[in-house]
Amino acid sequence: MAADVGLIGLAVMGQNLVLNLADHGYSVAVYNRTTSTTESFVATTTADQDVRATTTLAEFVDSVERPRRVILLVKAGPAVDAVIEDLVGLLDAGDIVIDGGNSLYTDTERRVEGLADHGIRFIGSGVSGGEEGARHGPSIMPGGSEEAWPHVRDMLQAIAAKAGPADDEPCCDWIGPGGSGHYVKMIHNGIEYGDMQVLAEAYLVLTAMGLSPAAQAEIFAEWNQGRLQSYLVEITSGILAATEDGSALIDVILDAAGQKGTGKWTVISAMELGQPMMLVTEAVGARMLSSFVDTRARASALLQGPSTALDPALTPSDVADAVYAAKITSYAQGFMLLADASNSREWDLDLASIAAMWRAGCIIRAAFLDDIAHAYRDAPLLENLLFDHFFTDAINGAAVGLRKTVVAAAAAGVPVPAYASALTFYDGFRTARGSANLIQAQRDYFGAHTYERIDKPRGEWFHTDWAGTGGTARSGSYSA
Ligand code: NBP
Repeated sequence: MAADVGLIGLAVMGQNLVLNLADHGYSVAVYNRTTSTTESFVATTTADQDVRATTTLAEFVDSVERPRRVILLVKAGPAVDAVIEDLVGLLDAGDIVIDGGNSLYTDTERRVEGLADHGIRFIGSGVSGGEEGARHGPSIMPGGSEEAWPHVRDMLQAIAAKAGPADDEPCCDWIGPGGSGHYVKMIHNGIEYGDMQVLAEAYLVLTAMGLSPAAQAEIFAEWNQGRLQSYLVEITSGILAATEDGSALIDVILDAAGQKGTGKWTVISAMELGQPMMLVTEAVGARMLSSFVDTRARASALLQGPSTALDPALTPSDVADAVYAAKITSYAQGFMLLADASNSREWDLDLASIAAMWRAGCIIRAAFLDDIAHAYRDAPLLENLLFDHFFTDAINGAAVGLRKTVVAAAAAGVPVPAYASALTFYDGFRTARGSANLIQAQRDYFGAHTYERIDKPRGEWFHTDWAGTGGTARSGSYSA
């Protein structure tokens, strides 16, 4: 009998997803470009796991029940196109291909359209949670060819993480058309960059307070019992508690962070749409700055900071507020971006459902995603997360500690770009009249870009001959 599903790409994600599928009673035909990997993997499976090795793509395709469901978990980028190119002549119209890798959403858009020309239904699906998630239940974000969804829904929801009061709500639902599934995964990853930076800054500030990694491990463990409960806070506590030869392991790890690009893609998309994804932008920048290890060492000997120690009045509870307020700000920005992408691409994203899908199985899983899901369930067209009464109260309360932390850190020369960015966004967002009047006047001065006036209706544009030397031409009426 043919296998229920096929999976190509047996690196860490592929192998674990196969075992997850097998545990849920699905028979899986597997293929990997390097055959020895297929053989050694299948040799590790048990008799009750129906995993079938294939050594050629033709054999693989023949082994899967029709309409075929084929999951790809190969390296994102050209490898996905290479596999699709080899597969397309072997598949039949109606077959379904699911790319579960971290593909760029614009590549997914192209693949959905390209494969539709062959009658093949393509789903681009973010899969989050790393190795552990793939094995025991990831958050799965599928989007693309919607006619394929009824054929894969039960399977994907069976292997997904479960959340909710009864732990029975799958962290997997249909996201939308085109590249929307991979887009939502990309935003998840961008937010993940932000969350990690926010926690790294807490570590730096707590260290400046004189707290040892072991003491901080306890603080993070305590934070994990309350409103900051999250996977990343939990593992940070474990990381800070880890020792090697009796000393904290964190102290010997080089402070240079790597990245694979999904944070950068998020920032690029935010820039393209004109959305202020400021905290994630800082988080990506902070990783970039961290990579200049030798240059920073030279700069540390040349460039002076304040000699003041961190204000002793700052407490770990203030830092907890800073973490919470910065996270709320970052998610508010992330959901602004999602809402805009949804409108401009006509994806009709369900923001409550997306928040709910991130409650378990993925790296950013956290108690407060429940609060975000509630906010968008109560008001699907909520203009901004900070306008939801729960989050208005939450940020009004936590912004006090955030401000205290930023002031103390700045005075002591401790870099906290994510906190400073969160506070700047918060203050900018709540400032009804800011300073852009001057920017617009400058633009009009040097480029006749015109301005609107507060004493005239919006949409009426004025130009002033500021230096008395210009004419009446406006930017729209001349070519520079
Ligand atoms: P990798 O991203 O390291 O990819 C390795 C797999 O791609 C191997 O099976 C390899 O086959 C195959 N492959 C390559 Br490379 N080029 C190929 C080609 N031209 N034709 C066919 N196969 C090719 O594996 P991974 O870490 O398991 O990740 C898989 C996907 O899931 C990626 O998109 C990744 O970004 C995403 N993801 C990973 C994680 C994680 O924690 N690792 C988490 C979430 C998402 P070979 O054995 O013959 O070299």
